[in-house]
Amino acid sequence: MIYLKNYIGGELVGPVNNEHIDNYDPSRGQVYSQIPDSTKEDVDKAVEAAEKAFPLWSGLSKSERSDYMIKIANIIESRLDEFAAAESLDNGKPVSLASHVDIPRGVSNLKFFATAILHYASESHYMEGVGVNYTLRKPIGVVGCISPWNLPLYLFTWKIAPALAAGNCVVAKPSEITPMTAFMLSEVCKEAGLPEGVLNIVHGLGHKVGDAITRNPRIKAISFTGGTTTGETIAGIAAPMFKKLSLELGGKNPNIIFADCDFDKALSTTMRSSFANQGQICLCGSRIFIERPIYEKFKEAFVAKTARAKVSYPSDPEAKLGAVVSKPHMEKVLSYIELAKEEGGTVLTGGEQVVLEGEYASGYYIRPTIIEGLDYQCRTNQEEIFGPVVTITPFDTEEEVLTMANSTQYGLAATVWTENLTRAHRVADELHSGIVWVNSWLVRDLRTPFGGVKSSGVGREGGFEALRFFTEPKNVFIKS
Ligand code: TXE
Repeated sequence: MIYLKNYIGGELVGPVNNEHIDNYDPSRGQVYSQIPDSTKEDVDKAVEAAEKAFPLWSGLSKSERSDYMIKIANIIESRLDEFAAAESLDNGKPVSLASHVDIPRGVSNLKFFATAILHYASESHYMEGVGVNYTLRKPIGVVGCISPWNLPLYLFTWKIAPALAAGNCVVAKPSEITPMTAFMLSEVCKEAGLPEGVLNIVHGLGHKVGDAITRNPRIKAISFTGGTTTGETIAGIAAPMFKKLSLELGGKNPNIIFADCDFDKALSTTMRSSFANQGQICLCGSRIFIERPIYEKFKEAFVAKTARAKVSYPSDPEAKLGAVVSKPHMEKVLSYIELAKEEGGTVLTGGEQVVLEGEYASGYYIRPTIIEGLDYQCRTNQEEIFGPVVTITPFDTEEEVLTMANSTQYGLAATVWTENLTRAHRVADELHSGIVWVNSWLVRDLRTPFGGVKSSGVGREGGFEALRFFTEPKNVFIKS
């Protein structure tokens, strides 16, 4: 049994209470490791270490901080296969996905912000004959980063990298459901000689460790990715403490396919935007709207392709879908399929748990599912399911599809398939979301603002948006 440790003050240490929590391998439905059941005491130790490290870390030059981050990125890159196997074992996703997406993106996050900080300038405002203003953008101090289980290392580093690059010290909490690569990151930080206390990783439950991070008055900013409900809880605590808040929450993203689309491209990309990572990406297009002239043709091709998608154990090179992340999450997703039937939907393919042979028989697998015939305002079409389940709905006019697309509490991402450029611009402008992909999905430029509106969150990550979040601007005026 592997026992993970916290990473506090540069050391790998057990929790003060020496209590641990089971960590499951979702592909087999079995416990395979133990993580610290840390408490406020462990968080307080981490904050202490971070505060002690802050003068040194923020006092380094940007290029010295950058060098540490590049070193960490290079070590992860040199151990890519090991990290990918660990990510897949922890999350249930296909190894191929972890090795092509999750881990390379974790490396890119570190390298991107290690270099972005070198180009991050601030402003000066000259007042003729009066004086000059200059803006200092200084690190905040100790910041908290809390991340979810769907893209563990990818989203963990997406927060930590800009925070460190900007000169902050970090108390970070990975999801208790997928802690492994965060633990491996601690080992890499030690190997890279990252000064003690600069990054502290505390494992444990959200309502204990996450809550303690949110409540600690010496943590001045919280960057969170996870469920909207949890985001509300965190905001309720942090706002009255006047902490800076970055919340990347849920999504229920529309995928709008016009009759003039490039049919084959729309079909193959829709397979990915529907079921990649078992549909456990906040950017997945789970509500598919198809213009009526091609509705039957697209439906037939999409159902056939989906029915052929192989659900298998994560190390199977042919696996298109692996296991979903946990038993409770599998049950939540299956319950939404039952709800869809109660609401009048027809399951065209999938709709049930998959039971594999042998050692994977107790794993958490769900067949990719397409449902039609639902009203756009029913719960299945309004609530985030976060699994391999999509609905398809025909539409006749642009006005009708925009009404349906914009009808949920969320506003994270949207996709639009059309060869008519004027319409692409017009529809993109009308969609209530923070991100729109036209004739594509999940094309990511790390310089761009990333985040959503309405219940999908507050603030933006990415590029200089993230560096602005993790710094405090100070304007200094000098009289001439
Ligand atoms: O999120 P949680 P989970 C959505 C998706 C999913 C739902 C729950 O719908 O079904 O969120 O997913 C910590 N104070 N997304 O379980 O519970 C928790 O320990 C402070 C969308 O991942 O919000 C974990 O580290 N922290 C999302 C992190 O918050 C708390 C991606 C996320 O956990 C806490 C994943 C508390 N009271 C899920 N309670 C996206 N936008 O990508 C929990 N945590």
